[in-house]
Amino acid sequence: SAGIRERTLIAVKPDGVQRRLIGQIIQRFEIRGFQLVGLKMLQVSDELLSQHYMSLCKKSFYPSLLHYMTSGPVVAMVWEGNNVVRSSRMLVGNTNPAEAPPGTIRGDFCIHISRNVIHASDSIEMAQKEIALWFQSSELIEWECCDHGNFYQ
Ligand code: DGI
Repeated sequence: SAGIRERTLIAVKPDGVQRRLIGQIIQRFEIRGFQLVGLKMLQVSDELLSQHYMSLCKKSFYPSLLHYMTSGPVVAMVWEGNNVVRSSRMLVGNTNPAEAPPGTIRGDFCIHISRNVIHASDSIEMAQKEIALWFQSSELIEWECCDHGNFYQ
C-alpha cells in the first residue's frame, strides 16, 4: 500500500555483512526518517533465492549470483514510510556500482556489479511480493515512532 504505510524489502547481501557494513546501511535508512518494521539475519536457501530472483533465472550470471547470495548470512529488513520504495532505490544507487553516484550506498561502498552489497525492491508490487516471501506477517511489527511529527505533517 502507498502513503506513509508503504513498505519495502531491503537486504544486506553476504559481502555487506562480511564487510561489517550493516550498521552504516541501517543508519542511512534511519536518518532519512524511515521506520524499521522487520529485521532478521538468515542463511538464505536456494529455494527462497530461486523465487526472489525468478526473473533472472536464464541470465548467464545467475549461477554465480546464487553462489554469492548463499556464501554467508544476509540481513533482511522491512522499512516503512512515505515513498519508501522509490526513495530506497535512490539511496541504494544503480545496480552497477560504477554508475552509482557518490552518496549512494553502492556508490560509496562497492565497485563491482556482482558484489553490490545491498538489495532493494524495485516497485511497490515487487516489494509486497518480496516481503511476503522473506517474512512471516508475525515478524513485522506495527509501532508508532515518537518523532513522527518531525517527519510528517
Ligand atoms: O534490483 P537490483 O539488485 O539493482 O538489480 P537486478 O534485480 O536487475 O539484479 C539482481 C542482482 O543480480 C544485482 O544486484 C546484481 C546481479 N546482476 C544483475 N545484472 C548483472 C548482475 N550480475 C552480473 N555479474 N552481471 C550483470 O549484468
